[in-house]
Amino acid sequence: MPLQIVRNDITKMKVDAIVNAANSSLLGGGGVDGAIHRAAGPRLLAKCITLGGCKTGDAKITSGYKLPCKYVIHTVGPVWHGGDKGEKELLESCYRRSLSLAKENGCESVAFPLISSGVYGYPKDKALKVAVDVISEFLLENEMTVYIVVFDKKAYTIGEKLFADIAEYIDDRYAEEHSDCYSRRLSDMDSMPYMGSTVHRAPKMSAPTMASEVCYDSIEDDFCGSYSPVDLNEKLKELDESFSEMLLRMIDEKGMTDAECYKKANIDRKLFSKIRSNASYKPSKPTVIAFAIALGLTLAETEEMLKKAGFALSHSNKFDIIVEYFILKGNYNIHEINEALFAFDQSLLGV
Ligand code: AR6
Repeated sequence: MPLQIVRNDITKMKVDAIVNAANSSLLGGGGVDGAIHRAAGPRLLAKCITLGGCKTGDAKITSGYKLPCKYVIHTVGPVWHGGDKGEKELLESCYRRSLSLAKENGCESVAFPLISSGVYGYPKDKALKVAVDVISEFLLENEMTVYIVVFDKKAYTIGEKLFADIAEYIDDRYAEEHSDCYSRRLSDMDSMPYMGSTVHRAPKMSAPTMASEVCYDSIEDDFCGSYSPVDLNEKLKELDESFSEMLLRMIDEKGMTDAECYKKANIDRKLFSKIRSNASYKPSKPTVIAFAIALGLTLAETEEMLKKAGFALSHSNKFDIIVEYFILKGNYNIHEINEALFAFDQSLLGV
């Protein structure tokens, strides 16, 4: 997956480069800067002293020393002064400069913390949006795996309004799904306080469900009493187009190039080539949905594509309801969907 949001300590990331949210002296500090210097050891500071500082919005690169990464890219984010002092442009520049340094140094994987969103006070939802926007734009032109590392779940939030909207949508769909036999269980369910609204705790995402439409009894009936090798060959000729064939057909129909499609789907090139070269490739459910989103499919078309791979959308599944929410809103931005899935502790699209 080219862009991933993960929860971790950035000093533990095994990537080519991690990015440090530094200050303009580059001589260390608190927050992620302090953690990186502690984990890298004193040779990092000794090197930083020779760099002559760094301007806000700019970035400089050093080795990773004792860290598991090869490089540390030090960037200086803006201090938040209310949003009308050029903070956004400076923060965008931090991500752009860091990504271009990573590219110049041949990095294939880079991990960013949410720059400026700690001591420098940039609101986390806005800081995340800047990160996602700049990184996803960069990934349209470049092959790299980029991680946004979110440290502190409590402090993390997508926009409050979006979160509340999705929470309400999930509640409504659950209520619908469970209103008969499950109503008592639902009312007994734990609820968790979340940014002022209350979200019912959903069952964890379950293993992929077989499409309920697949009815083995009727398949058997079809064959019963009439089996012969010739008939079977005839039957097999009637095989529907596979997921892979459907995907390639739809890419053509939408007038997209393969690269446009897999980039929009947040799928890496190698996985796409596997799917392209194997007509009977069995994708995971998040992969199918990622392509449905990239192709801008309607809910019915998404269901049809899922069925090709043996899956279905269900209202018993928080992941599915969130995906449905975005499709019905006509929002096909995979990164925004992933931010929301992340906020609700669900698997991300594109795996
Ligand atoms: N891994 C990942 N993210 C982390 C970690 C970690 N180990 N530690 C903190 N964060 P901050 P800034 C998150 O304050 O706002 C320093 O003193 C944290 O939750 O580190 O750019 C520098 O020297 C937050 O979301 O950086 C500067 O003076 C994000 O990293 C100043 O702070 C950034 O928080 C820079 O402030």
